[in-house]
Amino acid sequence: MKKLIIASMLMFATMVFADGKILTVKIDGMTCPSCAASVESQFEKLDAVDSVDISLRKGTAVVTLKEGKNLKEDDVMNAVKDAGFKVIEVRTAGAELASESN
Ligand SMILES: [Cu+2]
Repeated sequence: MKKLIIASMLMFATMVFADGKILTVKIDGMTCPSCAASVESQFEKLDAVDSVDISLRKGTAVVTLKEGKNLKEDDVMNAVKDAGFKVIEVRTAGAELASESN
């Protein structure tokens, strides 16, 4: 299982998320509203991010991108890392992961 996650992270290492997309970022280790607030503030620093909706219960950040702006997956990883947490998985709404289309 762990190997699969690492493999998929490598696969999408250079992935760029296009404008208007909604990303669901699964985050490890958020336990209280203060955790959520620090993740939220890191995402809000990013120019491409329109809004962030954190769910502590699900352990996710739902990130909506601005029109005409792109966000690199590395930026997502770094935002979560700077808040002191780890990304488990990033999904885009309405788009299946590339590995599933083969
Ligand atoms: Cu906390």
